[in-house]
Amino acid sequence: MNAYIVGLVVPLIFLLYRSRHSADRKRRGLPAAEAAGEPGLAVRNHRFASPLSSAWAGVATLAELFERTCRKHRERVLLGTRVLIQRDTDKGPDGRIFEKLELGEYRWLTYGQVFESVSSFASGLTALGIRREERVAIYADTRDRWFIALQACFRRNVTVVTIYASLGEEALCHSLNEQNLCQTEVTTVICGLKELQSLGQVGGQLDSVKRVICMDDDIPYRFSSLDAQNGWTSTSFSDVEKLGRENPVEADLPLSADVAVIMYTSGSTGLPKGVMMTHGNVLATVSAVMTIVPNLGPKDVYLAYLPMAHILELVAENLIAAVGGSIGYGSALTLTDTSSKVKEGKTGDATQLMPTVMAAVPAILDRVRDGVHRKINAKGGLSKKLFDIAYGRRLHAINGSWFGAWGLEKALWNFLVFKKIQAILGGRIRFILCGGAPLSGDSQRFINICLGAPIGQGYGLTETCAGGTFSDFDDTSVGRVGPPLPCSYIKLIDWPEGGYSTNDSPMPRGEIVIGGPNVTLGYFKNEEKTEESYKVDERGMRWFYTGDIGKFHKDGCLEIIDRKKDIVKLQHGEYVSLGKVEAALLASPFLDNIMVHADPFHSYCVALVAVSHPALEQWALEQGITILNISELCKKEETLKAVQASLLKEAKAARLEKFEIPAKVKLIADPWTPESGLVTAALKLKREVIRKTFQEDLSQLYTS
Ligand SMILES: *[C@@H]1O[C@H](CO)[C@@H](O)[C@H](O)[C@H]1NC(C)=O
Ligand SMILES: *[C@@H]1O[C@H](CO)[C@@H](O)[C@H](O)[C@H]1NC(C)=O
Ligand SMILES: *[C@@H]1O[C@H](CO)[C@@H](O)[C@H](O)[C@H]1NC(C)=O
Ligand SMILES: CC(=O)N[C@H]1CO[C@H](CO)[C@@H](O)[C@@H]1O
Repeated sequence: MNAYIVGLVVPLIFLLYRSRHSADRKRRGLPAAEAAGEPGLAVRNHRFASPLSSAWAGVATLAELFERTCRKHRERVLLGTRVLIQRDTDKGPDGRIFEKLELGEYRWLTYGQVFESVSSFASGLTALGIRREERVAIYADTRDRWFIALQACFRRNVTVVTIYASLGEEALCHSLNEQNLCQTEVTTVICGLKELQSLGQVGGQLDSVKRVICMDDDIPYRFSSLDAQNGWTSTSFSDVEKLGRENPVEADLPLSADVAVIMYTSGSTGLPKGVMMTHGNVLATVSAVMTIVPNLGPKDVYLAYLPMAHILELVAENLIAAVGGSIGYGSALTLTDTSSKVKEGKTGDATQLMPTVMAAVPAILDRVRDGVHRKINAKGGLSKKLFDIAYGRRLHAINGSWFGAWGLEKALWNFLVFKKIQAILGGRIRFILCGGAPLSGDSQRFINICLGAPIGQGYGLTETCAGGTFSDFDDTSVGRVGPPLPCSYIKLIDWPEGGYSTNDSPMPRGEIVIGGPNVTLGYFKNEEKTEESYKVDERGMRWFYTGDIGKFHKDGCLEIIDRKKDIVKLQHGEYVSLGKVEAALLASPFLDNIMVHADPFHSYCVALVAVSHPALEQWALEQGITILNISELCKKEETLKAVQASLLKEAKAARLEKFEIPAKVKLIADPWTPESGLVTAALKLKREVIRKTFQEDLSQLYTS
């Protein structure tokens, strides 16, 4: 215990000292007067001399970066995967099948071994006949072979097209038809066994695909018929490696301006669009994020579980590999000891790996927060009191009170209360990268306090290669996304229709426009959309028009306040910002998710609510209602009343206008998941899809 407290106090005192005495704190990125083509205020990070393109001298592509790090860290471990001990399937009460896994220790590959594997696989691709003009799609869950395949393609200057593995068959078919592998003329798909099965279902539509490489080595016999049916040949991953070992070829390295990845935006509105990212684009972002995370190095262990088809994950894994750290693979369903796929009493990925760095999307952090709250409330009594006191003290401390910031007190609370919470994620987390959507202030504070780890919140889009802004690790303010990344310029421009102007006081507001070496080339084979959103000014700088509305604080930090597309005008001319209303109402415990709908034909808005099962069950128990099942419960008048009352309360707390509060609400029992296609893999609402799926419910809401 002594060692534990000493171990905590020393770094804490250091951190406190640092945060109190760094003058930089107050000046994160002063607005620099940058002449910028058109009216607007361009801002960049004053801490860096010029926009950063690469943090490594002489390195201009991801392929060079990877080769360099492998030579330097040959003996260190890079990629780890857990051993599967046992797989059970259970039938739930409602007849659904649950898979439960028992996973063991991590098995590691060193940098040297991974490099060998990458080189062999790269040679194998050539031996199979893949040329650099061809495109390869990777369609699999995040795992070590995903990373290896990616690096191998980079070494052959082959462009990779990413596909979200979470897409179900229906969504896949939809997505393939629209994003169309044929559009990208993919000749080769690298996938897992599960994805091979989905691919088989829709294979008839994939004319361009000639080869499939399966990451799982034992392809069952029943899959062999797929080859003939679909006119492709399938090979296992290790056979390709073997082929490469027998027929080695020199690397065909790309240039900085060559396209590394075509990444499809998950398409929360409209059709998905393929964003072309060059090696230079991704490298600029990797370099920039490196300056944000303090002291990243070989000692860091990263837990990888977000989809690699998400730019945040792609950048994070390339970054960790570049600094000599280790990447342990997991999945969202086996993350913690209590995750749904982990067998009772067995360990989750975080417990086993004890990562120091993680990436997360806000929805996942919200879930961690809700889970902890539920547990503490269920325990009640002394535990809850102690937690409340500790939380209050820390909140005070973070807010600048000298006494609460005292290192020893923090250590004490950590020891008494927060250590148990930290253990959920392995107990060693020192930094969380968060992106994909704005994180609520409440969640950010909760994670800051309970995990004792700073959250680096990024704001950026696939189109800007996740570049944009990033909050400094010692910034404890909430709701802001930080100053521009060292690779980005940011400016605001007026949007009169929405009532936002750069002359607003006390802070300028407007549409966010991002420029710099990180801005991507545009959409693949979609000139029209590219011209709509990308502009080049007379100085040759590329700018991307995000459609998000932000405001700049005096210290140079950006805050996202709205979104252009999600603002709808009602019949009498009032504007409703759907995102703002949803964020406010999500505070209600009854909600798992919500979509507000508004249109110019009505004077009020309505909402579809995906209910929280635990909260609703708890409520029914308290009301003495015998629980039938959730969908029955959702149909009851009294349930609707209770949820509406709760929504009204949150709306009042957030001071929403009357017209912003949904006048009518429909409760939906089935959760909204990426598999159902209703939300993106980053758990953002797909408004069009939800609208279509619940069309009848919506029109009922307006007519009844
Ligand atoms: C709930 O009960 C209804 C009828 O009582 C039934 O039709 C429905 O399938 C049940 N739903 C689930 C998920 O068990
Ligand atoms: C990489 O491939 C692209 C086309 O696929 C080609 O235009 C480019 O010149 C190649 N780069 C190098 C360095 O050969
Ligand atoms: C934090 O400090 C600000 C002003 O310094 C105050 O308005 C706010 O209420 C404080 N919050 C808490 C939780 O103490
Ligand atoms: C694609 C793109 O915009 N590339 C630019 C990146 O930034 C450098 C200078 O910072 C420009 O020279 C590139 O044209």
